[in-house]
Amino acid sequence: MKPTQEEIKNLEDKAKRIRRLIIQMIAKAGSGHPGGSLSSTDLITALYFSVLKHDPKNPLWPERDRFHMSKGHCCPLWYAVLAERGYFPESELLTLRQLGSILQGHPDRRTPGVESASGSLGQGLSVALGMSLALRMDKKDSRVYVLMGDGEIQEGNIWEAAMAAAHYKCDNLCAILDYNGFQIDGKTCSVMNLEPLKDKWRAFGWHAIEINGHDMKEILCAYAEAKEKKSSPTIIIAHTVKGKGVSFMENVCDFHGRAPTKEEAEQALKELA
Ligand SMILES: Cc1ncc(C[n+]2csc(CCOP(=O)(O)OP(=O)(O)O)c2C)c(N)n1
Repeated sequence: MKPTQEEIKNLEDKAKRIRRLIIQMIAKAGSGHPGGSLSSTDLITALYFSVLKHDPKNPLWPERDRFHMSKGHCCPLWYAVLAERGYFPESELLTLRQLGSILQGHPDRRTPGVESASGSLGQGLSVALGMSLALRMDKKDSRVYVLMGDGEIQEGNIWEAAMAAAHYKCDNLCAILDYNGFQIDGKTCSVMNLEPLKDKWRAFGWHAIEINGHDMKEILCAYAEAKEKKSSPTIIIAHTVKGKGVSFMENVCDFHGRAPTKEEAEQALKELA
């Protein structure tokens, strides 16, 4: 079904709110990864508010769809979305990275709604593939979604999982690639060029869709297309902007893993008002 204007507007508003929460959390913690959290915000907001089959009151509902954040350093985004969906109170967000908090600097299973730890890059597609095969063995019609970074997919393990997922025709598996063009040390194309990326995934047997990862309509249509695809896994290659929504963070490598100062946070929140 085509997304309505109202649905798109609601998701855009929600995404803006999530971006504000990300800035507030990381500023309060004094450390964290704003760049890649902000670039993935529209993709993961759409997923949790319009696509995923889940129940925040019953996080381990057996029929749920699964989500795994392979680029675990972007967990401020995940935590903000989970709080907004009611998995835990929003007040918890300001405890990010504190000792004893349910919200650690990388995801682990103490957080309601997080069922798989991550942070060591390159492993997430294999984790998602395991979930996908297990669901099939259990005859469940649940789906599995996994978010990866473009720097992350330079890891060899990703391509081993890619080959296996296509071999086993895992059509319940949807990978989301946040193609923001940057990794820790600079531009992805200078560190280790990925292109021609769509051709590579196709050659590995995947259904590949390329979209603007900040356009809600394109995002929703891509998720719908992935769901329809039979006999092969799908990857959504989403072109995004690192630090999206905050002018002085956009495409600035420094904000990969640096918290905004108090003044920078105030400026960012103004821009996201
Ligand atoms: C195996 C491994 N090596 C190195 C790191 C350190 N690290 C954290 S984030 C990052 C860059 C990731 O870039 P990308 O996947 O493009 O993420 P994004 O730009 O979306 O934040 C690196 C190298 C890590 N977490 N795991």
